[in-house]
Amino acid sequence: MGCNLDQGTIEKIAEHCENAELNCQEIIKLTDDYPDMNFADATAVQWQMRRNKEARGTRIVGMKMGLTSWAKMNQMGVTQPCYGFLCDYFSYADGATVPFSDFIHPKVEAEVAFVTNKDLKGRGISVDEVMAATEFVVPALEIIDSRYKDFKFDLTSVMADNSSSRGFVIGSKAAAPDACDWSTLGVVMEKNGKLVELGAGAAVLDHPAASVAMLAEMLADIDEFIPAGTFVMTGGITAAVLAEPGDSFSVRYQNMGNVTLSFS
Ligand code: 0L1
Ligand code: MG
Repeated sequence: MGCNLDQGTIEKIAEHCENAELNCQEIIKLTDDYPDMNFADATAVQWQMRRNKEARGTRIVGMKMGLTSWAKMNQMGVTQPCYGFLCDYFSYADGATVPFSDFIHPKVEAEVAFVTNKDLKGRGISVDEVMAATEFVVPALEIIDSRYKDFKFDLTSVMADNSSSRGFVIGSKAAAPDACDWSTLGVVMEKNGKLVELGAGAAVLDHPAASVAMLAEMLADIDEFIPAGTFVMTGGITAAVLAEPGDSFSVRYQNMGNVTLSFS
């Protein structure tokens, strides 16, 4: 599927989306104003925004997959995940108090991230091939922050909005790729000391490594790939939980310790 929008319009939308992220301003879903916008246009917008950031000195430190659970896809009425890029300034330390003012309406989700050690390129990559190309796996929290007012969006609008990327926290306990069966990894999330979510790795496309393979597949559509050494957040094992000022989150990962964060 090719783009419907011209390059000038893609650049204009990229600037609009990035301003919303940088200024923590809500926007209306893009497809209201650009009804002809398709997924290829949204992908072009996201990559334009990425190039604009890099040109101003921002480092891209990883990738994320989003909407990777069947429950989340059904909820949104979509049949495919989306992806985004992670910037250096999205990173917060484990245990940090994160300024709430960095966000519009943040939500926290528990994930695992893979760090690759071989290029992953093309379609039809298997879970085993991803595992063979993985250096280690780490627990990580994502702080998503959709820029869309009242979370009203569709897949195209989300993709253009860098799949709601704005924050992540990496846990301190990395594991070898063969340390466990990642599809049965148990995760328990507490908010303000109360259990709010639990899940298993299989929530992510049946296996978190399948999410990495799916990223390679989606990148192949635009002749891109996952280079060796990439940090990839694979998608929510738990639902995303809304955060308010003063909230604290603690997520326990089976055999991988806790990852925590609080909001100011
Ligand atoms: O990381 C995610 O799964 C979120 C993708 C974008 C949709 C949302 O903001 O909930
Ligand atoms: Mg996520």
